[in-house]
Amino acid sequence: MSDPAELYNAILTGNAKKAEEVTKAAIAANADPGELVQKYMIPAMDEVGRRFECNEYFVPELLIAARAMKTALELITPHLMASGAEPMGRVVIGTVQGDLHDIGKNLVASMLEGGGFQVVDLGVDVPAEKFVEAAKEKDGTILALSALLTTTMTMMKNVIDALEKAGVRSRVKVMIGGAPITQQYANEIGADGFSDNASAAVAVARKLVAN
Ligand code: B12
Repeated sequence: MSDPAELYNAILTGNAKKAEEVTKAAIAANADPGELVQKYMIPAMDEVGRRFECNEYFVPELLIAARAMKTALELITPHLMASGAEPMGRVVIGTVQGDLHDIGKNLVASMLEGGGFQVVDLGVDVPAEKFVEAAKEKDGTILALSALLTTTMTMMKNVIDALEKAGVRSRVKVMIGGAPITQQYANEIGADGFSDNASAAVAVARKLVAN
């Protein structure tokens, strides 16, 4: 029988097949799904991020690690819900209009899901109106916007302006991130939260829900 600790290595090395196998075995053995996420999966992605920052990992490694993480998360998410835990909150995430980068956005979405949030992923190249529609659907939603290009980060301000124009700005929280984004930029455009990495994004989202 496989050891749940193998899940850490499966994600770290981007072995989606192994991640699937270990996760299925752990679920069959009634392992605590929250513990699998907290003890093995999030630390594995943290280590992936660390290796990326030290130039030990590059984009291909990130992609395959994210895929392994997603494979395991898809199997675990229904059990996280079944364990009675109410979702921490609802996050609608997307990469802003004109921008096709989604690796960071997907990592943030996976981490938020692992952190107990219900995540709706609008994908890439998302126009401001789509975020406005999502804001109208449920009060208290967190809109999570990602941008990787200096030319598209200005779209984040467009989203906030569109929310204001539609009269729904106060009904949602807006958090932003992506390589060119800074806390200063978040302050400038009136975003409620910012993080420069996927693990901290979960802490930011929790704080936004608590407020
Ligand atoms: C991979 C990549 C691509 C891939 C994207 C594949 C994909 N499916 O995403 C492809 C090849 C398609 C691509 C295309 C282009 N790219 Co590109 N790309 C990159 C590259 C190498 C890596 C980006 C990445 O995935 N990083 C890894 C992830 C994990 O990091 P991240 O996205 O920053 O996300 C983390 C945080 O920022 C944060 N985060 C991210 N989103 C969010 C959201 C929230 C809410 C929060 C809280 C946090 C958060 O958490 C994440 C995880 O820790 C970067 C260079 C770089 N080093 O960043 C260039 C880069 C972003 N690209 C660049 C450019 C110019 C382009 C193109 C215009 C190239 C071209 N001439 O066609 C096109 C644009 C296409 C488009 N319209 O979007 C430039 C941007 C320059 C600028 N200043 O604007 C960069 C910086 C390269 C460079 N040095 O020139 N690219």
